[in-house]
Amino acid sequence: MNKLSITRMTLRGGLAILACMITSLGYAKDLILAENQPPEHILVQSEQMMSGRLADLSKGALKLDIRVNGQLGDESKAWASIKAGTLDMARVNLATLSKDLPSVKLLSLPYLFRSRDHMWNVLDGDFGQRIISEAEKNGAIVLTYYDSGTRSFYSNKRAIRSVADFKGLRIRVQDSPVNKELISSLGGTPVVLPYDKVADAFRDGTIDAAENNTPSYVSTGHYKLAKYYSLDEHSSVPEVLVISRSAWGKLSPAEQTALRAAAKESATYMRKLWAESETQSLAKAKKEGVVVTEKSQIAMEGIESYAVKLYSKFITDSKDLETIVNILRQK
Ligand code: GTR
Repeated sequence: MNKLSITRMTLRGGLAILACMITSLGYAKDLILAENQPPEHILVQSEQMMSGRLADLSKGALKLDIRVNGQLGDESKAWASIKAGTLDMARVNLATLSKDLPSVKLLSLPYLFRSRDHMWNVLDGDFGQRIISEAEKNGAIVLTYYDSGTRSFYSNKRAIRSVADFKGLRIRVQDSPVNKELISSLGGTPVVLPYDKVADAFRDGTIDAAENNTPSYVSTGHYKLAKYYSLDEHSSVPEVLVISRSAWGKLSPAEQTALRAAAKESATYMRKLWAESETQSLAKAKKEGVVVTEKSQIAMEGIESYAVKLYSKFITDSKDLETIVNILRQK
């Protein structure tokens, strides 16, 4: 081997070491993502998948640093930090945005969607775009929506089978005006609490009931504390993945494209797995003694007649009315 090729090899080796050093010094951007679900939840698994795809698509320039279990604070805090530009990314339930986005208040109206397909058709259309532009006005870029199935009530006192069963129950809700109003109109008392405080609130008797989809009911262990789960399916508000305007602005156009593509792939992945995750969670809950009340066993007409009163409260003008009529008409 001559002197020149030895020098070239040394140079190549040096460059490789330098590249590693640059990466370990933090040249590859880690986008911090606030997530309030535990690692075993399908949302976290989808985000992990997204992080891998993001690293591939951005050729190692970007990946996610997923902070699970609400370690960066509850959803309201995460949303406030996104708006302020002090947090890169957050995955929150859309209900968290309902105080700032008028469209989300409408979307949160109870029993609005007939099915999962109905909801996705609405979100994939003009109404989904309206949410995206309202979020942008608040300093957040929507990267994708994730499935959140339907939410149903669970209690440690009794199975909810009719309006009468709500009487006297203190029911935990997310911090959303529609959710609070729903509980009051059904005769219960709404108690707003962050997600990670729900288990303790059941334990110390602050609440008697809550509501959520089955994967959340099971992955949080709430099913061990409130064993009556009544499948009334009152709300279908999806999850949303957002990035703050300031973090977005720091990405190159190619990185922005990679981030959007990776987010979309993870949402498609999750939509496929969601139904399975619901079935498995419900099976686990039943196996461990949860008393499941099917929708057909619930006096839904009575409950819906109270819930529908919220429509006149939250639909405040003819434009909103037209929006809701269009949603109801959509296939
Ligand atoms: C879950 C959702 C969480 C949180 C939680 C809650 O379904 O994934 O982000 O919103 O509900 O009830 O607080």
